Amino acid sequence: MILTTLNKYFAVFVGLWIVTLGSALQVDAVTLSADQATPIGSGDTNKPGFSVRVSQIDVPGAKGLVGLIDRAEQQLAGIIATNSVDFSGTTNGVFISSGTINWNQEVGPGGSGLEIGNFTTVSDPSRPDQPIPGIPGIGPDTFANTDNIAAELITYVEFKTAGTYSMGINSDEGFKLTATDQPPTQTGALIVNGGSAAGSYYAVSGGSDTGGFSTPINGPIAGKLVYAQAAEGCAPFSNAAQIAGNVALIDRGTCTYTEKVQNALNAGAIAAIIVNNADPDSADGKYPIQMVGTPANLPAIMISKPDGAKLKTALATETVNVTLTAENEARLGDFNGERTSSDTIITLDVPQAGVYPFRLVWFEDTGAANLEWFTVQEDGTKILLNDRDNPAALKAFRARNGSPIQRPRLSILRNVNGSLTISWDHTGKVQSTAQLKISGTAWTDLPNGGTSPITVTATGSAQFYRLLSQ
Ligand SMILES: [Ca+2]
Ligand SMILES: [Ca+2]
Ligand SMILES: [Ca+2]
Repeated sequence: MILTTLNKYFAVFVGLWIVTLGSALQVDAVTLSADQATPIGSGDTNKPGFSVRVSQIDVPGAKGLVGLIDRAEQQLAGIIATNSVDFSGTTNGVFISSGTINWNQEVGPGGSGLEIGNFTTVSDPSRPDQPIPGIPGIGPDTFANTDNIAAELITYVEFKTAGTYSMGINSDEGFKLTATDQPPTQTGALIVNGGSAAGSYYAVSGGSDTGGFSTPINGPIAGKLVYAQAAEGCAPFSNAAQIAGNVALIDRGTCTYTEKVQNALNAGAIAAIIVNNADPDSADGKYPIQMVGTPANLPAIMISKPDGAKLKTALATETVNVTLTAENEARLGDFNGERTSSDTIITLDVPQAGVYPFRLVWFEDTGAANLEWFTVQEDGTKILLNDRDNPAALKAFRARNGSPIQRPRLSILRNVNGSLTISWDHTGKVQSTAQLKISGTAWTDLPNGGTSPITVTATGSAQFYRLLSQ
Protein backbone atom coordinates (compact mmCIF):
# COMPACT_ATOMS: atom_id res chain seq x y z
CA MET A 1 0.00 0.00 0.00
CA ILE A 2 1.62 3.23 -1.12
CA LEU A 3 0.32 6.65 -0.24
CA THR A 4 1.70 8.41 -3.26
CA THR A 5 0.04 11.70 -2.52
CA LEU A 6 1.39 11.85 1.01
CA ASN A 7 5.09 12.28 0.52
CA LYS A 8 5.78 12.82 4.16
CA TYR A 9 4.35 9.50 5.26
CA PHE A 10 5.37 5.91 5.45
CA ALA A 11 2.56 3.40 5.39
CA VAL A 12 2.85 -0.01 6.98
CA PHE A 13 0.40 -2.82 6.50
CA VAL A 14 -0.22 -5.04 9.48
CA GLY A 15 -2.19 -8.22 9.00
CA LEU A 16 -0.92 -11.73 8.59
CA TRP A 17 2.39 -10.20 7.58
CA ILE A 18 4.22 -7.03 8.43
CA VAL A 19 5.52 -5.31 5.35
CA THR A 20 7.44 -2.07 5.50
CA LEU A 21 7.21 -0.02 2.36
CA GLY A 22 9.47 2.86 3.22
CA SER A 23 11.53 2.73 0.04
CA ALA A 24 8.58 2.30 -2.30
CA LEU A 25 7.97 6.03 -2.39
CA GLN A 26 11.18 6.36 -4.42
CA VAL A 27 10.40 3.76 -7.08
CA ASP A 28 10.72 6.23 -9.95
CA ALA A 29 14.43 6.05 -10.67
CA VAL A 30 14.53 9.33 -12.56
CA THR A 31 12.92 11.40 -9.81
CA LEU A 32 15.29 12.90 -7.29
CA SER A 33 14.18 12.70 -3.66
CA ALA A 34 13.59 16.04 -2.02
CA ASP A 35 14.83 14.61 1.26
CA GLN A 36 18.32 14.38 -0.23
CA ALA A 37 18.47 18.09 -0.99
CA THR A 38 20.20 20.80 0.94
CA PRO A 39 19.18 24.43 0.33
CA ILE A 40 20.24 26.60 -2.60
CA GLY A 41 23.60 28.13 -1.71
CA SER A 42 24.69 25.18 0.43
CA GLY A 43 27.30 24.04 -2.11
CA ASP A 44 30.78 24.75 -0.72
CA THR A 45 32.08 27.53 -2.98
CA ASN A 46 35.64 26.73 -1.90
CA LYS A 47 35.26 23.21 -3.30
CA PRO A 48 33.90 23.36 -6.84
CA GLY A 49 33.75 20.30 -9.06
CA PHE A 50 34.11 16.59 -8.50
CA SER A 51 35.88 14.15 -6.18
CA VAL A 52 37.31 11.42 -8.36
CA ARG A 53 38.65 7.94 -7.64
CA VAL A 54 40.25 6.07 -10.53
CA SER A 55 41.41 2.48 -10.91
CA GLN A 56 43.36 1.00 -13.81
CA ILE A 57 44.34 -2.65 -14.15
CA ASP A 58 47.48 -3.40 -16.11
CA VAL A 59 46.45 -6.29 -18.37
CA PRO A 60 46.33 -6.17 -22.18
CA GLY A 61 43.03 -6.16 -24.04
CA ALA A 62 42.65 -9.85 -24.83
CA LYS A 63 43.21 -10.68 -21.17
CA GLY A 64 41.17 -7.78 -19.86
CA LEU A 65 38.01 -7.24 -17.92
CA VAL A 66 34.36 -7.48 -18.95
CA GLY A 67 32.52 -4.29 -19.88
CA LEU A 68 29.94 -4.29 -17.12
CA ILE A 69 29.02 -2.01 -14.22
CA ASP A 70 29.49 -4.83 -11.68
CA ARG A 71 33.12 -5.08 -12.79
CA ALA A 72 33.62 -1.34 -12.34
CA GLU A 73 32.20 -1.46 -8.81
CA GLN A 74 34.34 -4.46 -7.86
CA GLN A 75 37.39 -2.81 -9.39
CA LEU A 76 36.74 0.41 -7.45
CA ALA A 77 36.27 -1.67 -4.31
CA GLY A 78 39.82 -2.94 -4.85
CA ILE A 79 39.04 -6.65 -5.07
CA ILE A 80 40.08 -7.47 -8.65
CA ALA A 81 43.75 -6.56 -8.92
CA THR A 82 46.41 -4.01 -8.05
CA ASN A 83 45.50 -0.47 -9.04
CA SER A 84 48.12 0.85 -11.51
CA VAL A 85 46.84 4.44 -11.60
CA ASP A 86 49.40 7.23 -11.31
CA PHE A 87 48.40 8.70 -7.95
CA SER A 88 50.56 11.82 -8.32
CA GLY A 89 48.64 14.85 -7.10
CA THR A 90 46.02 12.93 -5.16
CA THR A 91 44.98 13.42 -1.55
CA ASN A 92 44.24 10.11 0.15
CA GLY A 93 43.95 8.58 -3.30
CA VAL A 94 41.32 11.08 -4.46
CA PHE A 95 41.76 13.35 -7.47
CA ILE A 96 40.21 16.79 -7.32
CA SER A 97 38.55 17.92 -10.54
CA SER A 98 37.47 21.51 -9.98
CA GLY A 99 36.26 22.20 -13.52
CA THR A 100 34.27 20.08 -15.96
CA ILE A 101 34.28 16.42 -16.97
CA ASN A 102 35.44 16.11 -20.58
CA TRP A 103 37.88 13.21 -20.38
CA ASN A 104 39.74 11.51 -23.20
CA GLN A 105 42.67 9.11 -22.85
CA GLU A 106 44.13 10.36 -26.14
CA VAL A 107 44.96 13.83 -24.79
CA GLY A 108 46.87 12.35 -21.87
CA PRO A 109 50.61 11.63 -21.98
CA GLY A 110 51.51 9.48 -24.97
CA GLY A 111 48.08 9.79 -26.56
CA SER A 112 47.29 10.56 -30.21
CA GLY A 113 45.62 13.87 -29.36
CA LEU A 114 42.47 12.88 -31.28
CA GLU A 115 39.47 14.49 -29.55
CA ILE A 116 35.99 12.90 -29.39
CA GLY A 117 32.46 13.49 -28.12
CA ASN A 118 30.26 16.62 -28.02
CA PHE A 119 32.92 18.85 -26.47
CA THR A 120 36.28 19.33 -28.19
CA THR A 121 38.68 22.07 -29.15
CA VAL A 122 36.63 22.69 -32.30
CA SER A 123 33.17 22.58 -30.68
CA ASP A 124 31.28 25.86 -30.23
CA PRO A 125 32.22 27.06 -27.69
CA SER A 126 35.64 25.40 -27.70
CA ARG A 127 36.03 22.96 -24.84
CA PRO A 128 39.27 21.01 -25.30
CA ASP A 129 39.34 17.39 -24.14
CA GLN A 130 41.11 16.75 -20.83
CA PRO A 131 43.28 13.85 -19.70
CA ILE A 132 41.69 11.20 -17.48
CA PRO A 133 43.07 11.67 -13.95
CA GLY A 134 45.83 9.17 -13.18
CA ILE A 135 45.85 7.80 -16.75
CA PRO A 136 47.98 6.45 -18.31
CA GLY A 137 48.64 4.07 -15.47
CA ILE A 138 52.18 3.25 -14.40
CA GLY A 139 52.06 -0.56 -14.65
CA PRO A 140 54.84 -2.35 -16.54
CA ASP A 141 52.72 -3.25 -19.58
CA THR A 142 52.74 0.06 -21.44
CA PHE A 143 50.32 -1.26 -24.06
CA ALA A 144 47.67 -1.62 -21.34
CA ASN A 145 48.18 1.66 -19.47
CA THR A 146 45.03 3.24 -20.91
CA ASP A 147 42.72 0.19 -20.67
CA ASN A 148 40.63 -1.50 -17.97
CA ILE A 149 39.78 1.79 -16.29
CA ALA A 150 37.05 2.41 -13.71
CA ALA A 151 36.27 5.76 -12.10
CA GLU A 152 33.92 7.11 -9.45
CA LEU A 153 32.92 10.80 -9.54
CA ILE A 154 31.05 12.25 -6.57
CA THR A 155 29.54 15.71 -6.65
CA TYR A 156 26.67 17.85 -5.39
CA VAL A 157 24.73 19.65 -8.10
CA GLU A 158 22.72 22.81 -7.52
CA PHE A 159 19.34 23.05 -9.24
CA LYS A 160 18.10 26.64 -8.97
CA THR A 161 14.49 25.69 -9.59
CA ALA A 162 12.28 22.62 -9.39
CA GLY A 163 11.39 21.08 -12.72
CA THR A 164 12.51 18.68 -15.40
CA TYR A 165 16.16 18.58 -16.47
CA SER A 166 17.96 16.58 -19.13
CA MET A 167 21.29 15.24 -17.95
CA GLY A 168 23.65 13.65 -20.46
CA ILE A 169 26.55 11.22 -20.31
CA ASN A 170 28.77 10.65 -23.34
CA SER A 171 30.95 7.62 -22.71
CA ASP A 172 33.24 4.94 -24.07
CA GLU A 173 32.37 2.46 -22.56
CA GLY A 174 29.52 2.43 -20.03
CA PHE A 175 28.40 4.17 -16.85
CA LYS A 176 25.98 4.18 -13.92
CA LEU A 177 24.47 7.31 -12.36
CA THR A 178 22.95 7.18 -8.88
CA ALA A 179 21.49 9.79 -6.53
CA THR A 180 23.90 9.21 -3.67
CA ASP A 181 27.37 10.08 -2.45
CA GLN A 182 28.10 6.56 -1.22
CA PRO A 183 29.25 3.38 -2.96
CA PRO A 184 26.79 0.47 -2.95
CA THR A 185 26.83 -2.08 -0.15
CA GLN A 186 26.85 -4.90 -2.72
CA THR A 187 29.08 -4.96 -5.78
CA GLY A 188 28.29 -8.34 -7.33
CA ALA A 189 31.39 -9.88 -5.73
CA LEU A 190 31.49 -13.38 -4.28
CA ILE A 191 32.03 -13.24 -0.54
CA VAL A 192 33.52 -16.12 1.42
CA ASN A 193 32.33 -15.82 5.00
CA GLY A 194 35.10 -16.86 7.35
CA GLY A 195 37.64 -19.65 7.18
CA SER A 196 40.98 -19.79 5.40
CA ALA A 197 39.56 -18.42 2.14
CA ALA A 198 37.63 -15.54 3.74
CA GLY A 199 37.36 -12.46 1.57
CA SER A 200 35.78 -10.97 -1.53
CA TYR A 201 36.37 -12.40 -5.00
CA TYR A 202 35.83 -10.92 -8.45
CA ALA A 203 32.70 -12.49 -9.92
CA VAL A 204 30.93 -11.97 -13.23
CA SER A 205 27.23 -12.71 -13.16
CA GLY A 206 25.78 -14.91 -15.88
CA GLY A 207 22.43 -13.22 -15.27
CA SER A 208 20.12 -12.41 -18.15
CA ASP A 209 19.94 -8.84 -16.82
CA THR A 210 23.53 -8.32 -18.00
CA GLY A 211 23.35 -10.21 -21.28
CA GLY A 212 23.85 -13.70 -19.87
CA PHE A 213 21.70 -16.83 -19.65
CA SER A 214 20.93 -17.47 -15.99
CA THR A 215 18.56 -16.04 -13.40
CA PRO A 216 19.49 -12.48 -12.37
CA ILE A 217 20.83 -12.13 -8.85
CA ASN A 218 18.47 -9.72 -7.12
CA GLY A 219 19.80 -9.93 -3.60
CA PRO A 220 22.34 -11.76 -1.48
CA ILE A 221 22.27 -15.56 -1.91
CA ALA A 222 23.99 -17.28 0.99
CA GLY A 223 24.79 -20.96 1.32
CA LYS A 224 27.33 -23.67 1.88
CA LEU A 225 29.67 -24.32 -1.03
CA VAL A 226 29.80 -27.89 -2.38
CA TYR A 227 32.09 -29.03 -5.22
CA ALA A 228 30.17 -30.88 -7.90
CA GLN A 229 30.95 -34.50 -8.71
CA ALA A 230 32.03 -34.82 -11.46
CA ALA A 231 33.75 -31.46 -11.32
CA GLU A 232 32.72 -30.21 -14.75
CA GLY A 233 29.08 -30.90 -14.01
CA CYS A 234 28.26 -32.26 -17.45
CA ALA A 235 26.18 -35.17 -16.14
CA PRO A 236 23.77 -35.56 -13.22
CA PHE A 237 25.82 -34.95 -10.07
CA SER A 238 26.79 -38.08 -8.15
CA ASN A 239 26.71 -35.99 -4.97
CA ALA A 240 23.30 -34.44 -5.63
CA ALA A 241 22.22 -35.09 -2.05
CA GLN A 242 25.06 -32.91 -0.77
CA ILE A 243 24.43 -30.21 -3.37
CA ALA A 244 20.72 -29.90 -2.54
CA GLY A 245 19.99 -26.61 -0.80
CA ASN A 246 23.58 -25.46 -1.22
CA VAL A 247 25.75 -23.58 -3.71
CA ALA A 248 27.36 -25.74 -6.41
CA LEU A 249 30.99 -25.17 -7.44
CA ILE A 250 31.54 -26.38 -11.01
CA ASP A 251 34.54 -26.26 -13.34
CA ARG A 252 34.32 -24.65 -16.77
CA GLY A 253 34.86 -27.01 -19.70
CA THR A 254 33.59 -29.87 -21.90
CA CYS A 255 29.87 -28.93 -21.93
CA THR A 256 27.82 -25.73 -22.04
CA TYR A 257 27.19 -23.42 -19.11
CA THR A 258 23.50 -24.18 -19.52
CA GLU A 259 24.09 -27.93 -19.08
CA LYS A 260 26.20 -27.34 -15.96
CA VAL A 261 23.70 -24.98 -14.40
CA GLN A 262 20.75 -27.18 -15.34
CA ASN A 263 22.44 -30.13 -13.63
CA ALA A 264 22.98 -27.97 -10.55
CA LEU A 265 19.33 -26.98 -10.62
CA ASN A 266 18.27 -30.62 -10.98
CA ALA A 267 20.38 -31.46 -7.92
CA GLY A 268 18.56 -28.81 -5.90
CA ALA A 269 21.32 -26.18 -5.76
CA ILE A 270 20.36 -22.60 -4.87
CA ALA A 271 23.08 -21.12 -7.11
CA ALA A 272 26.06 -22.17 -9.20
CA ILE A 273 29.63 -20.86 -9.29
CA ILE A 274 31.56 -21.72 -12.44
CA VAL A 275 35.36 -21.74 -12.08
CA ASN A 276 37.15 -20.48 -15.18
CA ASN A 277 39.61 -22.97 -16.71
CA ALA A 278 41.84 -20.37 -18.36
CA ASP A 279 45.30 -19.93 -16.87
CA PRO A 280 46.61 -16.41 -16.19
CA ASP A 281 49.19 -16.76 -18.99
CA SER A 282 46.73 -18.13 -21.54
CA ALA A 283 45.62 -16.07 -24.51
CA ASP A 284 42.37 -15.14 -22.76
CA GLY A 285 43.97 -14.42 -19.41
CA LYS A 286 42.58 -15.52 -16.05
CA TYR A 287 39.65 -13.21 -15.49
CA PRO A 288 36.09 -14.54 -15.51
CA ILE A 289 34.02 -13.91 -18.62
CA GLN A 290 30.36 -13.20 -19.20
CA MET A 291 28.66 -16.56 -19.68
CA VAL A 292 26.00 -16.88 -22.36
CA GLY A 293 23.77 -19.72 -23.52
CA THR A 294 20.26 -21.11 -23.55
CA PRO A 295 18.35 -19.78 -20.52
CA ALA A 296 18.73 -21.72 -17.26
CA ASN A 297 16.59 -20.99 -14.23
CA LEU A 298 19.26 -20.64 -11.55
CA PRO A 299 21.58 -17.78 -10.51
CA ALA A 300 25.14 -18.39 -11.71
CA ILE A 301 28.44 -16.52 -11.60
CA MET A 302 31.96 -17.14 -12.89
CA ILE A 303 35.17 -16.68 -10.91
CA SER A 304 38.81 -17.00 -12.01
CA LYS A 305 40.79 -20.25 -11.98
CA PRO A 306 43.21 -19.02 -9.25
CA ASP A 307 40.29 -17.90 -7.06
CA GLY A 308 38.55 -21.22 -7.68
CA ALA A 309 41.70 -23.04 -6.61
CA LYS A 310 41.65 -21.18 -3.28
CA LEU A 311 38.08 -22.24 -2.64
CA LYS A 312 38.82 -25.86 -3.54
CA THR A 313 41.80 -25.91 -1.17
CA ALA A 314 39.59 -24.61 1.62
CA LEU A 315 36.81 -27.08 0.78
CA ALA A 316 39.23 -29.97 1.22
CA THR A 317 39.51 -29.33 4.95
CA GLU A 318 36.70 -27.04 6.09
CA THR A 319 33.16 -25.85 5.54
CA VAL A 320 33.04 -22.90 3.16
CA ASN A 321 30.07 -20.57 3.40
CA VAL A 322 29.62 -18.10 0.55
CA THR A 323 27.37 -15.20 -0.39
CA LEU A 324 26.65 -14.19 -3.97
CA THR A 325 25.92 -10.47 -3.97
CA ALA A 326 23.97 -8.28 -6.37
CA GLU A 327 24.83 -4.79 -7.53
CA ASN A 328 21.31 -3.63 -8.21
CA GLU A 329 20.88 -0.31 -6.42
CA ALA A 330 18.32 2.06 -7.89
CA ARG A 331 19.94 4.16 -10.61
CA LEU A 332 19.02 7.31 -12.46
CA GLY A 333 20.46 5.94 -15.69
CA ASP A 334 23.11 3.63 -17.03
CA PHE A 335 24.76 2.01 -20.01
CA ASN A 336 25.75 -1.48 -18.88
CA GLY A 337 28.00 -2.61 -21.70
CA GLU A 338 30.60 -1.64 -24.27
CA ARG A 339 30.23 1.16 -26.81
CA THR A 340 32.17 3.80 -28.67
CA SER A 341 31.67 7.44 -27.63
CA SER A 342 27.86 7.89 -27.44
CA ASP A 343 25.24 9.88 -25.54
CA THR A 344 22.75 8.67 -22.97
CA ILE A 345 20.24 11.36 -21.99
CA ILE A 346 18.50 11.03 -18.63
CA THR A 347 15.35 12.97 -17.79
CA LEU A 348 15.53 14.11 -14.18
CA ASP A 349 12.49 15.29 -12.27
CA VAL A 350 13.76 17.66 -9.59
CA PRO A 351 11.01 18.05 -6.97
CA GLN A 352 12.38 21.16 -5.28
CA ALA A 353 15.23 23.59 -5.75
CA GLY A 354 18.37 22.60 -3.91
CA VAL A 355 21.73 20.85 -3.95
CA TYR A 356 21.60 17.10 -4.66
CA PRO A 357 24.22 14.33 -4.44
CA PHE A 358 25.32 12.35 -7.49
CA ARG A 359 27.64 9.41 -7.94
CA LEU A 360 28.78 8.58 -11.46
CA VAL A 361 30.64 5.33 -12.11
CA TRP A 362 32.35 5.05 -15.50
CA PHE A 363 34.34 2.22 -16.98
CA GLU A 364 36.39 1.45 -20.06
CA ASP A 365 37.79 -1.80 -21.44
CA THR A 366 40.01 -1.37 -24.51
CA GLY A 367 40.59 1.08 -27.34
CA ALA A 368 39.35 4.65 -27.01
CA ALA A 369 38.16 5.96 -23.63
CA ASN A 370 36.12 9.08 -22.94
CA LEU A 371 33.59 10.62 -20.58
CA GLU A 372 31.54 13.83 -20.77
CA TRP A 373 28.95 14.92 -18.17
CA PHE A 374 26.55 17.62 -19.26
CA THR A 375 23.00 18.92 -19.35
CA VAL A 376 20.83 19.54 -22.40
CA GLN A 377 18.77 22.69 -22.74
CA GLU A 378 15.32 22.78 -24.36
CA ASP A 379 16.83 23.92 -27.66
CA GLY A 380 19.20 20.95 -27.64
CA THR A 381 22.28 22.90 -26.57
CA LYS A 382 24.60 20.77 -24.48
CA ILE A 383 26.44 22.42 -21.60
CA LEU A 384 29.12 20.74 -19.53
CA LEU A 385 28.20 20.36 -15.89
CA ASN A 386 30.01 22.95 -13.77
CA ASP A 387 31.19 25.00 -16.79
CA ARG A 388 31.98 28.16 -14.82
CA ASP A 389 32.40 30.14 -18.05
CA ASN A 390 28.77 29.49 -19.00
CA PRO A 391 26.11 31.13 -16.77
CA ALA A 392 23.54 28.53 -17.88
CA ALA A 393 25.63 25.62 -16.57
CA LEU A 394 24.57 23.81 -13.44
CA LYS A 395 27.12 24.29 -10.68
CA ALA A 396 28.74 21.26 -9.08
CA PHE A 397 30.52 21.11 -5.73
CA ARG A 398 32.75 18.58 -4.02
CA ALA A 399 31.12 19.29 -0.67
CA ARG A 400 28.06 20.97 0.72
CA ASN A 401 27.17 22.60 4.01
CA GLY A 402 24.50 21.16 6.24
CA SER A 403 22.69 17.88 6.02
CA PRO A 404 19.55 16.98 4.13
CA ILE A 405 16.39 16.64 6.17
CA GLN A 406 15.93 12.90 6.55
CA ARG A 407 12.54 11.32 6.31
CA PRO A 408 11.55 9.46 9.45
CA ARG A 409 11.98 5.69 9.36
CA LEU A 410 9.23 3.58 10.86
CA SER A 411 9.65 -0.03 11.96
CA ILE A 412 7.18 -2.45 13.48
CA LEU A 413 7.96 -5.65 15.35
CA ARG A 414 5.37 -8.24 16.35
CA ASN A 415 6.03 -9.44 19.89
CA VAL A 416 5.53 -13.02 21.08
CA ASN A 417 2.36 -12.00 22.94
CA GLY A 418 0.88 -10.61 19.73
CA SER A 419 1.37 -6.95 20.55
CA LEU A 420 3.24 -4.64 18.21
CA THR A 421 6.21 -2.46 19.10
CA ILE A 422 6.44 0.58 16.83
CA SER A 423 9.59 2.65 16.75
CA TRP A 424 10.95 5.48 14.61
CA ASP A 425 14.07 7.56 14.39
CA HIS A 426 12.84 11.07 13.79
CA THR A 427 10.38 13.54 15.23
CA GLY A 428 6.95 12.36 14.24
CA LYS A 429 3.51 11.22 15.26
CA VAL A 430 2.08 7.74 14.66
CA GLN A 431 -1.48 7.34 13.47
CA SER A 432 -3.53 4.28 12.62
CA THR A 433 -6.60 3.23 10.73
CA ALA A 434 -8.42 -0.04 10.11
CA GLN A 435 -9.33 0.87 6.55
CA LEU A 436 -7.49 2.67 3.79
CA LYS A 437 -9.58 4.61 1.31
CA ILE A 438 -8.72 6.27 -1.97
CA SER A 439 -9.46 9.53 -0.22
CA GLY A 440 -10.72 10.52 3.19
CA THR A 441 -9.04 7.81 5.23
CA ALA A 442 -9.85 8.39 8.89
CA TRP A 443 -6.51 8.39 10.71
CA THR A 444 -6.42 8.36 14.51
CA ASP A 445 -3.52 9.47 16.68
CA LEU A 446 -2.14 6.66 18.81
CA PRO A 447 -1.86 7.19 22.56
CA ASN A 448 1.66 8.48 23.27
CA GLY A 449 2.07 8.60 19.52
CA GLY A 450 4.70 11.31 19.68
CA THR A 451 7.45 9.45 21.51
CA SER A 452 9.26 6.36 20.21
CA PRO A 453 8.87 3.49 20.92
CA ILE A 454 5.31 2.54 21.67
CA THR A 455 3.65 -0.84 22.14
CA VAL A 456 0.11 -1.39 20.93
CA THR A 457 -2.33 -4.26 20.75
CA ALA A 458 -3.40 -5.10 17.21
CA THR A 459 -7.12 -5.62 16.77
CA GLY A 460 -9.30 -6.59 13.84
CA SER A 461 -8.24 -8.31 10.61
CA ALA A 462 -5.91 -5.54 9.48
CA GLN A 463 -4.47 -2.33 10.82
CA PHE A 464 -2.50 0.32 8.97
CA TYR A 465 0.00 2.66 10.55
CA ARG A 466 1.68 5.79 9.28
CA LEU A 467 4.26 8.16 10.66
CA LEU A 468 3.49 11.83 10.23
CA SER A 469 6.67 13.90 10.26
CA GLN A 470 6.51 17.08 12.33
CA1 LIG B 1 35.17 15.44 -25.51
CA1 LIG C 1 41.56 2.42 -23.52
CA1 LIG D 1 36.95 1.69 -25.23
